[in-house]
Amino acid sequence: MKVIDTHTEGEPTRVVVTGGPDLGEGPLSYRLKRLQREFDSFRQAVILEPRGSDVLVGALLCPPVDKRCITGVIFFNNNTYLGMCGHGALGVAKTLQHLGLVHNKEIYIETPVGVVSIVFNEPNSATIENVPSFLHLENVCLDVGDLGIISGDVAWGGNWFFLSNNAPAPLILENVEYLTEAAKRVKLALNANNITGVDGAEIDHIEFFSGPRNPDANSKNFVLCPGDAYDRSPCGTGTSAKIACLAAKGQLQPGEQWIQESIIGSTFSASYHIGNDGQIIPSITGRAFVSAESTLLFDNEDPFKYGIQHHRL
Ligand code: PYC
Repeated sequence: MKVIDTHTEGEPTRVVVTGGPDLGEGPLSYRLKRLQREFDSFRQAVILEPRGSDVLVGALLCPPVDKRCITGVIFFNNNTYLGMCGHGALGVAKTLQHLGLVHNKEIYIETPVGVVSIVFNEPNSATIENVPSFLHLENVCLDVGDLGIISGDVAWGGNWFFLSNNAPAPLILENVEYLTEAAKRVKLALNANNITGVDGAEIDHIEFFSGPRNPDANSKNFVLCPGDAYDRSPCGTGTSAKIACLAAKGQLQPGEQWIQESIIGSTFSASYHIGNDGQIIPSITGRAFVSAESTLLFDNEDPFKYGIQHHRL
């Protein structure tokens, strides 16, 4: 199986270029379910140790339905499948460019939750125009035991997010374990209180915000992904959800720039425009770099052929 690894502002993506399962035809959302149901061992083998790590996000390229698109993409991680992935879309774009498959300044990719456009800027920088994003629930208050009352918004940015305006500890790398445990408890509190996205969708990403360290940034975040790894980048779908909240509250105007800093100090530059149907369409700019071109090998004698599965929440 041929893969190309990139990282986008510190967060890795592994694109499966050849050797992935054939999911047949039909909408990408249908093919995602098929991947989940019939080929979950593929996800585990690509992402989990000893070949991968909990931080990796995988991207399976597959034929698109929408003919404007250069490829379809299904994203997955150490625990589950993702509707969209902002850093991952930038990683896919860099990979396609590295393979010599990009002949236009703008390309489209199809994800299970919609079509995303990508414009190439400088050699390692690109801008994605994400799927329409929106604020779903405003100022939800959660009693999180000794963490106290945590309040925040629920928003869609291609995945479901709880965005807490307050962080339970300073957003610095030394506090990552504490922040991870706190975010897991926020997620449990959301579940216990039946707080969901649209149609009962699980809110599987938790974001804490604080003031930035970088003087050029507007805000700093810590994002816990399903599977309990934190995003090293500012999270493309998480930043889209943040933009949707700011826009809905009149705190960010169309075209105005928002610089989101990550827990490791990398940044995404974001803005939005209003779509034809009045939706908020976020754009996210970030840098991605190729870090490896590899062939993954699978030995039937290997007891960990499909990776090592850790227990997850
Ligand atoms: O950039 O959207 C993102 C993302 C989701 C999970 C990890 N990264």
